[in-house]
Amino acid sequence: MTDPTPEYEALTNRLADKGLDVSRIEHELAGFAVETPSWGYGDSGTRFGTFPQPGRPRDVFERIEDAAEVHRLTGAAPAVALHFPWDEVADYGTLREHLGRSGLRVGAINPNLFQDPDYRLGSLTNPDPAIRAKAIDHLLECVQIAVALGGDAQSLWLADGTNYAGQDDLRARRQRLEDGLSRLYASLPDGHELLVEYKLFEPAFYATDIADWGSAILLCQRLGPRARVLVDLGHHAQGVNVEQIVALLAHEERLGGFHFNNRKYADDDLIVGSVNPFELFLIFCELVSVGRELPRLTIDQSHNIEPKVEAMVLSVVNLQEAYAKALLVDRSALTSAQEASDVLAGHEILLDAYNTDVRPLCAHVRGRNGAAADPVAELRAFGYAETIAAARSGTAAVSGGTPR
Ligand code: PSV
Ligand code: MN
Repeated sequence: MTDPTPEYEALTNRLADKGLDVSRIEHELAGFAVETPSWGYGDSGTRFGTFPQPGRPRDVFERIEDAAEVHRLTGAAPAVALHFPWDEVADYGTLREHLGRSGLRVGAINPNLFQDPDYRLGSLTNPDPAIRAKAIDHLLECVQIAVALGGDAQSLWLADGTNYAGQDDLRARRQRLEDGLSRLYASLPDGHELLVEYKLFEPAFYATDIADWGSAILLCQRLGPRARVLVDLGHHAQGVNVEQIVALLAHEERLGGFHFNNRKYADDDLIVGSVNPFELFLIFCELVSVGRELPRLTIDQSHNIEPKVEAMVLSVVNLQEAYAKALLVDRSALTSAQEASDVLAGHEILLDAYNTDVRPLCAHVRGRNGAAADPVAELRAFGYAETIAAARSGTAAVSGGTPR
């Protein structure tokens, strides 16, 4: 618990003078939680090269240690999303215990249907029934892994698609996809959900089988109420209004969650909020305006040149700040401005919240949560990067999947 700083006092006095309920805002902010991705801690790169970093985790257990450090510093990253077979182990009981000892829980389970050579022409949509059956088996295995780890969500991104017109029948592929996902959906235990992610292109260049939120929501509607769409901020064409997609999915009660990152050109995997923080703020404004519990929030970033733990800490901090700003929007004034058809008044209300420096508020809430007021500074001062660089030389203590 840290004493309130003068900056915090000045900010909260100003917010209270405006009529905002500061303790409610702090309460919401204190409960903010995001999953970090195990695959974001290991070596990763672009197709042009990978730059190994000193101290990189050698197995899933060390990836979880890094995730625990991010949570220790931010107080807002209590779960780790896992990716299989990258995070495969012989004994999931041991992995679950390790998560618990690290103060974490498992997040969404991400099946991997994009790396096995058999999937060259697709997984669930492959013309070959034997390959489709193999893909379904992997999905069912991932449901069992979720059960063993105490998780309750499958988060599926499918790389399937075609590179050339005429390569395959588009409607036949859709039918295969529906059939395969129905098998997965039918196997979900009560209370488990299925998140369906879409991506415009890459690795397929002509027609991706789940390319956009429309093709994803149609699938979800066929499957059932526990199938919802996952929005990855890197997976749209340039200029697409992502916050409107969020609003429409929420309206249909099919917004399952997010993969946060940022992009300038394509699926760049940059630190969330580093390129387009205003978009991030507007997305949180939509989430706050829905007035329900936040959906599943996950970071999906694989850093190549950035120090990985620091990049993850900064990402969580950027998310906290975007959420804090969205909580500052004077919603009744916004509604009045909109009802009065005042074109710019509503926009100015949003700008007022966005332009507020919420860092003292976030620092205070983190301190109250037992985390660091300034997580990046504490990470550097604490020397975590140096500690793991010294400790993690040599090969993996436990064999696990190696991220790309
Ligand atoms: C694909 O680009 C993606 O966004 C999917 O979520 C994958 O699971 C993840 O990146 C890791 O490759
Ligand atoms: Mn993603």
